[in-house]
Amino acid sequence: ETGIDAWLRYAPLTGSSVVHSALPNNVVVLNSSQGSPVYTAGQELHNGIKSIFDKSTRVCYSKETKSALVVGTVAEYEKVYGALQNVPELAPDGFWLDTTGFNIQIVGQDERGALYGAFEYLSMLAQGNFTKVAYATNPAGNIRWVNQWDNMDGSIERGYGGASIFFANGTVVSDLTRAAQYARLLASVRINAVVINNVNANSTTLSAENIQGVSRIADVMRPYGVQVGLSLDFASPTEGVQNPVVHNLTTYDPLDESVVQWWTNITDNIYSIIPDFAGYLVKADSEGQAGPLVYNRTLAQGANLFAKTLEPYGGTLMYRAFVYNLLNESNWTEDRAKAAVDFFQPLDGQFMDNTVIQIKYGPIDFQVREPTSPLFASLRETNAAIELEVAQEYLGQQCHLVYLPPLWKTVLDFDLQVDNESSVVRNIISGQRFNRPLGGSAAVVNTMLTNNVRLGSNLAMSNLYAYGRLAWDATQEPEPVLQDWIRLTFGLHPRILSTITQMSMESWPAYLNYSGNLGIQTLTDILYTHFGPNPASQELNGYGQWTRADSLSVGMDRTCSNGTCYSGQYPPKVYEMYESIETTPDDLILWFHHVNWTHVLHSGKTVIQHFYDSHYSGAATAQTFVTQLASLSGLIDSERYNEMMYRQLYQAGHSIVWRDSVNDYYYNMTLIPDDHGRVGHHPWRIEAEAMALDGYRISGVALNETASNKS
Ligand code: BDP
Repeated sequence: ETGIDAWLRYAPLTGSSVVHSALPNNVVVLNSSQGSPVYTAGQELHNGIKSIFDKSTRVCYSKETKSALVVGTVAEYEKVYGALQNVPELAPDGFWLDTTGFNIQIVGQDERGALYGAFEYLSMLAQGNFTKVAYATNPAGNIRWVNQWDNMDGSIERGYGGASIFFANGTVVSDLTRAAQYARLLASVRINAVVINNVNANSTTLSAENIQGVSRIADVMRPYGVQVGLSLDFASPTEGVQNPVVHNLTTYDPLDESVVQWWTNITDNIYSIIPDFAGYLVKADSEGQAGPLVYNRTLAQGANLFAKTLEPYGGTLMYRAFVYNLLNESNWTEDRAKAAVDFFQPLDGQFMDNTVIQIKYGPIDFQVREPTSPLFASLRETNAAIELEVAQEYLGQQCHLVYLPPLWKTVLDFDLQVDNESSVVRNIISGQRFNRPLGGSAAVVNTMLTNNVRLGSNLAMSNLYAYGRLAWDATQEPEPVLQDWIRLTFGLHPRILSTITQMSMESWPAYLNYSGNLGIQTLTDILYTHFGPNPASQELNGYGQWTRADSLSVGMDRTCSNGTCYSGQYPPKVYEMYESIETTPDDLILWFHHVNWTHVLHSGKTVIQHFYDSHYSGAATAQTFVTQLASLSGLIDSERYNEMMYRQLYQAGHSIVWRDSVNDYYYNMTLIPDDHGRVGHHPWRIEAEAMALDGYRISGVALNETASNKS
């Protein structure tokens, strides 16, 4: 198997003949127009049941007297069958699934809901779950988006498995088969929109030719209820966009009338071609991107420029909070972690209602552990969504198994205690806590073409699956969600279930242990690749020097009493917890405090010994992934097994590189010996310097990058 079908394999179920005969022979689809999500739902039900049970159902588009699987919207259902009884209230995209009656009812509040219900029912069947159920489910937030960072030339920023499925050579590719398959996967986990191009956007996306191309993408995604959105380059009006609806300007000042007209024309043009266009995503004034600050306009003025053009069409503007400009922190009182609140809090209430501020889960950038972004507590009159990253940029880039939901849950379940009232992040982004009309989640996914696998690795697909599940309902626990994915992806064998559960649930703690524990951030190369150990690069980083490590001490003082006062951005109770070393949890101690290496943690260990031990234990856990996976040999098809084993072997080795590189680096810096005598002594290792090699070329590596004795 190539993995192309991911969790939608609908593998044959053996020993299910009883159920097979109990399933209705008819699928009644209440919408016969091809391309509508309800029509798609009918096809999925027919194909899924055929594939799982080898049973052919008859698909019909009108009422049946025999028992049937009925799928449609509430309105469609009631027109044909009369009022639905005892169905709880459904929100947009919500659905009702009832398998207890004469007919099996799969009824969506809207078309999308009906399709989601069909996928839900098939997911049950594919997992051999034949319990009788009758329930309604509604989404926690209306924004359940994914972001692709695809470039127009077909490359993908922070993409780790090949080329774009959308773009090549500056235009939209002609074969959109993969885009349709991607939409199907997304719909099955209830994702409702994709932003298809990089947040570091290229204005050529807005050319007449490319908007036509985007409309072809929208066409192949529409049958799955997935809308398409675009990232914008703020400076586009000055960049010679080839589209007859606009001409080039000399300014992109958001308050300039000609600029307003320019964007109005572009938006009108897009909606005339793609009437269900989702909206825009804007990264402005960040990492070299143009923005309103260039003209001394506020970020809200910049955002409202786009929001106004989208408003007549019901489009949404996602405006990113990832804005910072604090370079050269030579006095060490500046702190990039403070930037988002500094920029956005004063603007609360100034954004239009169709605007959502898209906030990375932590205040820096997708690190292996970060405290919850305090911006979630600071926007009461502005819509907010959380930004997660499925792509695993700092988290092993899919060469390491890291099941992410346990990390995400540290933020989604965090109580910010605004006004001393329960203010859990998942209830803020759902709009519930501050009574906001829009909110939810976005995840950077960066799905691509290589190896027929949608992400770089088969095991990494659990993160995409779980992202969708949590975007719908963030109260769910990571483990049962994972287990649904395992059964759908690899079948029902109990050993597969227990083994992949164990590996996945241990994976984030393991990676955390060897890549950046105690809240020190991920000690990867921070300057370029974001992969592999390079603690030295953290000290060169002009934005933060986040580790602030020297021979005596480590960590960044972010308290108000002595440091950057980042802690002061939290509501009082949370602030008090982080302000004091005594009440700061060990796992964020180095994020908030600068302490001696010999500081004793709540655990009773010193900081340095904790470093040494956790790097050893994290790498040791990664070794077990190889043996755990090996125990599944013969139970999983060889193609996927081999691909997974290849990566686990790599991770096992690379985790040791991580361990020794980080430990040796701090041992050399502090000269504090490891209680267990391991660090700095690697008698079993064959150093590169000791080898006789030929046919190689010398290239420079950064200090410690090789974990070599001589570095
Ligand atoms: C960082 C990535 C960079 C992105 C940026 C962003 O390294 O490639 O452009 O985030 O989110 O993590 O805009």
